[in-house]
Amino acid sequence: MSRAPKSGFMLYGDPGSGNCLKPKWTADLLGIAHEWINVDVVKGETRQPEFLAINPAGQVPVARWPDGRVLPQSNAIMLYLAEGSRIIPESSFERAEALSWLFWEQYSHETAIAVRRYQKHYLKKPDTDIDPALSVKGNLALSVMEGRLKGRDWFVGNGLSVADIALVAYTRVAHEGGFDLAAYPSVDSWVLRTEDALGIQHARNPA
Ligand SMILES: N[C@@H](CCC(=O)N[C@@H](CS)C(=O)NCC(=O)O)C(=O)O
Repeated sequence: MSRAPKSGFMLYGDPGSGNCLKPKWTADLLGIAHEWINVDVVKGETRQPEFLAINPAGQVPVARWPDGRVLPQSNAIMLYLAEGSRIIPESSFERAEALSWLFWEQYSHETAIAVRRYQKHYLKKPDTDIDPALSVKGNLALSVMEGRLKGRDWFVGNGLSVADIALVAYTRVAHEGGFDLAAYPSVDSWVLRTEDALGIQHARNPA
């Protein structure tokens, strides 16, 4: 078994990116020491040669350890940091359920909600210039989440897990993409519950 430490890594990220915040929140929650290195996506810093030398895919987040290990992909970093902790379900079926939500998040949720938010909120595109399919796909994702959360507090099992962290990252800022969480009351209250469990600000009504 590897004895390489999890702590002491550099997390390259943009604070506006939910993908980058997932591993940061995980490390903060579990007390894993790290240093945040700001990379500005809108300014194109992910496409600069110095950054491409770290992650040739030109994307944040990336975690880099002093011994040379480099790990891209938000959910992979999160899973690595969380291994053996309380936010990875103990039962193998629930672990598989958590993974199932992580894969779904990257394919069916982030690709609509985060993309529409980026175009509307960061690129300031008018709604008429944004592909209407993003809104349809994003609302479908929110409906699936609403169905799952009816009568339960967390996506998997009885407590916060990596599935909640992955899914809350862009759901809590979905309004910036033009999505209305008032139409999804179970999702809306789960967002607040998850933000509280992570000890982070309420994105919709910051204190
Ligand atoms: N599947 C990847 C997605 C990473 C991603 O899309 N990163 C965006 C910011 S959220 C990025 O770095 N974009 C800059 C670029 O493509 O140049 C993950 O979960 O980490």
